[in-house]
Amino acid sequence: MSSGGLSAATGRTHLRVLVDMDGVLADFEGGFLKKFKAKYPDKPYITLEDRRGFWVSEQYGQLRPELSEKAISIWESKNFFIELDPLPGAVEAVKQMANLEKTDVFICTSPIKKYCYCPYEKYAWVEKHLGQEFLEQIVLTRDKTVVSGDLLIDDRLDITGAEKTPSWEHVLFTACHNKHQQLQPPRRRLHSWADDWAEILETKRRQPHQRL
Ligand code: DGP
Ligand code: MG
Repeated sequence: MSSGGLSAATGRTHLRVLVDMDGVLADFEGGFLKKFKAKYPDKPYITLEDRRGFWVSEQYGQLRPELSEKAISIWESKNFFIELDPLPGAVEAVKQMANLEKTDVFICTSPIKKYCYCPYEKYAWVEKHLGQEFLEQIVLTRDKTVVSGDLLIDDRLDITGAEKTPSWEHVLFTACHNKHQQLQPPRRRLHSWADDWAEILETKRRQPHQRL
């Protein structure tokens, strides 16, 4: 039936889905804003509605130069990453995805360079929300282009690195900072976990080279 199917294209029998963490599974933007307002109650802030661009510190720096390092201090603090709430539907969707036949799910996430809390807390977050068995599925990397997969679900618009032709198709997960960006066809979005993520996987399984 599927002469153009997954195994013909990759030599693999399983669809491999890489799922980003911050902004896709964990509510980085909401958690940041809550803690920024609590720590700096007298400073101006950027509502989620007004967020533009991936780099939070850049936009805060444009608002007022001294706010850039104040923003950075928030996610560099102990307990920032572990206390992030899951995004709506994320935990259920990833558990369902991992239970699909012939599907491997990996959590592919970039730690910040101040490494004293973030990598530990990312592991702890996964264990807490997804269960101990998911610890096997974590890929911590600052360069996602060198990780192979069929799909990468990620909220960052521009994902670049050492590999110029990554094996995955990047599906842009909609976030406050990217929702106004127009995507060039054939790039596609997952608007939220209420959106039809299963259909994105199935089209990829049937037509791995096709970018819909
Ligand atoms: P990922 O979701 O895997 O692409 O990871 C993105 C990381 O970058 C996440 O921990 C949040 C962090 N981040 C967001 N905005 C900024 C910023 O302005 N500066 C730095 N250094 N990190 C940021
Ligand atoms: Mg992200």
